Amino acid sequence: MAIKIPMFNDSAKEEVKGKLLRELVSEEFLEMARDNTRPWRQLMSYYRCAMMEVETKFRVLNEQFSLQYDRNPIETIKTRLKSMDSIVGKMKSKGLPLTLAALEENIFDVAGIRIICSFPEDIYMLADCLLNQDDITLIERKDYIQNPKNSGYRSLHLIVDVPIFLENEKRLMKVEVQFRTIAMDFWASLEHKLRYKKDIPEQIADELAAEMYECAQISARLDQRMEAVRGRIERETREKYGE
Ligand code: 0O2
Repeated sequence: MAIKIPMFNDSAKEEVKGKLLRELVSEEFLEMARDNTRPWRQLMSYYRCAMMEVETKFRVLNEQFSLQYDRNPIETIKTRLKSMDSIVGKMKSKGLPLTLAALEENIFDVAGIRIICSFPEDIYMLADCLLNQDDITLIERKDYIQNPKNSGYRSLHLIVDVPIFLENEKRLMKVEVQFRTIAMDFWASLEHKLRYKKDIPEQIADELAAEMYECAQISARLDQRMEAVRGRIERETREKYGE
């Protein structure tokens, strides 16, 4: 005799799922799950606050430059909090125990902020402005503009400690700041896609990596030439108007 499988529409399916969940998962279990995720959510919220602090510092600098010099050194600001999956992946790859203490002590790019400028010299000027602020402590500096990675990747990375002020305490949080020009960011976004595409045959991936390396050289030259043009425009203007 054939067994008949009952067909459910979507709302009936949801109802059955809800009933099963209520049977299987007690209130106590849900409370325990909530309590255990609270420290994680709290730490992530501290990182979000730290990111907001640093973002505000750059917005203030941009505002000041636009008033004082009539130009905006920052084109775009992007912020991102590392996902739980990628935090866990990074901790595992570093052989760290999966604890919040190990996370805070060893993973410095949970809170990330990317500052996109038009010109390389603005990158160094903004990095100095940030580091000169008395509540910012430099933890690590990697200058991939002066020393590009083998892939061709260029960017200036800073890890800084920034204080966040909570109800009853001050907490120092780490934030990674990546400074790029528009050209560096354009290159890195495309190369990132290539890096995470695992289904491209090896030989083609190698060819594309070589092509991207060449593009990185072209983009570095473009940055230099555009900066030189801006320099000339500014000199000409100063000479003409004595500014
Ligand atoms: P996501 O999603 O961007 O956060 P560390 O963090 O110091 O333990 P590492 O690799 O030495 O590890 O740090 P590094 O070199 O300072 O680079 C970290 C980040 O820089 C990467 O983050 C990328 O955002 C970027 N980056 C570094 N090298 C390259 C590169 O060759 N190509 C591109 N497109 N980006 C690069 P994540 O964690 O990879 O990812």
